[in-house]
Amino acid sequence: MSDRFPPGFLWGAATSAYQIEGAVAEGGRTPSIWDTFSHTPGRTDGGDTGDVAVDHYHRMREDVALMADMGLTAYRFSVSWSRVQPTGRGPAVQLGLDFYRRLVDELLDHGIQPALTLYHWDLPQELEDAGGWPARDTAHRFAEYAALVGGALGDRVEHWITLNEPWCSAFLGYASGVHAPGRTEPAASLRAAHHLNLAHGEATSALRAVLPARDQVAVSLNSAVIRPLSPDPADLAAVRRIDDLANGIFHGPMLHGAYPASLFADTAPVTDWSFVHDGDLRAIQQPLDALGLNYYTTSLVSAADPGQADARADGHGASAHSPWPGATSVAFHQPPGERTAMGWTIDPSGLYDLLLRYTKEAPGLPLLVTENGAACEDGPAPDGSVHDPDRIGYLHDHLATVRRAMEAGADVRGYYLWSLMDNFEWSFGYGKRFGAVYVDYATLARTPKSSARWYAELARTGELPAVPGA
Ligand code: PNW
Repeated sequence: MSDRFPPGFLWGAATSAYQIEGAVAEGGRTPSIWDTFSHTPGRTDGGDTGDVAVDHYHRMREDVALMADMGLTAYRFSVSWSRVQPTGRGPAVQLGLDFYRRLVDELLDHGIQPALTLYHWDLPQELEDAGGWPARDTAHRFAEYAALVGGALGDRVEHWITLNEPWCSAFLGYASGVHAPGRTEPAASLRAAHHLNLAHGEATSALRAVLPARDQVAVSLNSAVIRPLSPDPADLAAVRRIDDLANGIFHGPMLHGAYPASLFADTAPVTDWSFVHDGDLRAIQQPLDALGLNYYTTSLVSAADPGQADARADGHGASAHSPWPGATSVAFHQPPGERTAMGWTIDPSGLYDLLLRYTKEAPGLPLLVTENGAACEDGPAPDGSVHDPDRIGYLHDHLATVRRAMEAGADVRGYYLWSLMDNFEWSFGYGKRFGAVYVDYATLARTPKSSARWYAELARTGELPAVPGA
């Protein structure tokens, strides 16, 4: 087996707007649901907010230089919707678009391909006030916004991603409430999921109408890899239920034009799905150029009595409310093995299973790993350098798995490390560090960690370097 990746394989890193930009009131930007949520007491660890984040808005050139030093050939970032369209409607604000145009030009000048995500969880607050994702109109607003950004940047951005992890938007945002907007309404969360699907489909059509033909449109799903606690049929049925709610609910309509029938049956006590209109499934199932998969860990489930099921054990943050509407008889267990600083079990084999699953699920569709990475307890040594051997080990083992999946037939075109640099880790605030570049939050100084140098070597040679000390 070869540890050499094919020429042209994209060596990327990823970030998202709210997690890095700061400058939340500059250039006409208005609050998004994450501004509101992070400023609500008790919602994030330590009351952390993205007000300053890592000040990428003002340090963009320095950050692109860091990417170039890391040998990146691609960079995945997201656009802040309320920076471009402050009310979520109407014409674009030039200042907002200009920031992204400058970023894209700077990337292209350094030979780095931009991959633009239109939505990474930061809905304009005005649209949440009008109902948010449970409201159908939000999908239409998103398609309009997509057309604005596509029209402005389609000439220089070839890689487009509509939504990042709609599962998190729908179920962490509207069911468990650990993400913005923090609502805990199971029926509304399923409506939200449908409207996110519709938003993806309508935005994809809107982008096709404005983008040059060579541009590629994809979506990034946090497709879960769910394993049964035992081969017992009841545990297998629990896997099926969670798989529908994590995966089938999104890839069903997007790839196959249908929701899984079992999903309707399971969630019948929660909602009647009358929000799915005639024609919606056709609108959602748009031909895509690639499928983005974000992977961190696996889940382990079993059947449980309704009273026993404990949604808090599923690693999605502390909430008394389950992010799995209708799945009252499923228990989550901590998979065995070593964990990252997030408490997520390290299991590269899950990435193999995921890539081969989607090779079958979407034959002929190129795959991208649009996020993969680990939170570690990083800190500077006395000489100021930052060593993160655990992250290097994690990246090495997951990339070796990607390579193995490719040899088994998965058509993987690129890999985006999460994340370029330490940043605002949502409800965990700045306490969890995912970056290949260390950020000192007192000074905002950036220091590439040893993983950044390791990754640069990989990007330069296309071959997996050894893990130091292994
Ligand atoms: C993803 N979960 O978030 C996001 O796309 C990133 O913005 C984030 O920083 C990164 O992964 C690390 O967390 C997730 O609870 C958040 O299953 C939560 C879950 C999955 C992904």
